[in-house]
Amino acid sequence: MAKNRLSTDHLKQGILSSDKVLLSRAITLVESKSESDQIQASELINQILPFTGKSFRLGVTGSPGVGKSTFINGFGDFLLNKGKRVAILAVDPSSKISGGSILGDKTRMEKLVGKANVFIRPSPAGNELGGVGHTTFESILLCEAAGYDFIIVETVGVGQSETVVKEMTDMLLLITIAGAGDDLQGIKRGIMEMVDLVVINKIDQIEKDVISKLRSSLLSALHLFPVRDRKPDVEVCQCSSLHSKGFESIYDFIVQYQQNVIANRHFDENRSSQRVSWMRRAFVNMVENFVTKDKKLDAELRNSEELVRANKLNPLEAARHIFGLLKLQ
Ligand SMILES: Nc1nc2c(ncn2[C@@H]2O[C@H](COP(=O)(O)OP(=O)(O)OP(=O)(O)O)[C@@H](O)[C@H]2O)c(=O)[nH]1
Ligand SMILES: [Mg+2]
Repeated sequence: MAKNRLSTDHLKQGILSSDKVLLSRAITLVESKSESDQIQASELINQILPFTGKSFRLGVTGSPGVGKSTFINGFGDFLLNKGKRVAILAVDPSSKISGGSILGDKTRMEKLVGKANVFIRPSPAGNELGGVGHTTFESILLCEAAGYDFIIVETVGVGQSETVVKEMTDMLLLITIAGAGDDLQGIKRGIMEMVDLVVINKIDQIEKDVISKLRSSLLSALHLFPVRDRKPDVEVCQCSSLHSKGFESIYDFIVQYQQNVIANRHFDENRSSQRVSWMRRAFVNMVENFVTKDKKLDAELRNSEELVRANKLNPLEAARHIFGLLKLQ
């Protein structure tokens, strides 16, 4: 990135005028691990912050293969037809391994690719140390400054990625399907507690009575959790992403949800929490970067990793050891 560096002002003006190439460059800048890029990235974020905050941030999660990308493709197109501008950020944990998934997503998003009011950005899900999509929030802000109304963040249903996406978005949508083991047992309790809307997808493949049974069991499972403070009641919708059926009621729910949370101030409180989580993530990131950039600390860390892997060192002790070295700095 250091070569051909664009000035912060150039990037800022490009973002504010919705130039997709410059928006992409800015996202690459915030994702960069180089110290000088990171300094410029915070300068840029600082300058575009006054232009952020106006979008609706929607997280989409669900087990692999339930149709998240297909849903986003179809629903994104639906939003475009409503005159919205849509940005899609895919947190893509498999890109590091296969490199194939981004390509896969691009083909799943065929309705959107190349359209004027859409921006699609698959991003790598962090490195060995980094958390999932640790700069996704910065990317959300950049997209907002570029004037996108809906920012959709796709994640996968594993590990902590939902928690991170929940911390960055105004609403978390869980996609599920009937059968294929992805029924109630397949959905972790923690996720059920977090979601604001569940969508049963691929209804073109399922018998009507199976759908309604799944819907009632999902509803009763969701209602097991205490009524969430001032949040609208969670709903279960259904759609066929492949055939673009069922989007209207999903959209209606989202609009209603948005109106309710804005009216009862939950929306603003959630945005405040998003800022605090952002600060904490950024801080943890900085510590991790600091360790990996310091040759001695990094070597100690890798050495400890090997010992832990071979079960020769207790992980907690190893962590304490590295932390101790950090305190000596
Ligand atoms: N019949 C039918 N197939 C669907 C529907 N939605 C998605 N699919 C298919 O399901 C498969 C997986 O879809 P994806 O959109 O890639 O699923 P994903 O959840 O994004 O998958 P990962 O990103 O790998 O976790 C593809 O073959 C889709 O064509 C639907 O509504 N009906
Ligand atoms: Mg996908």
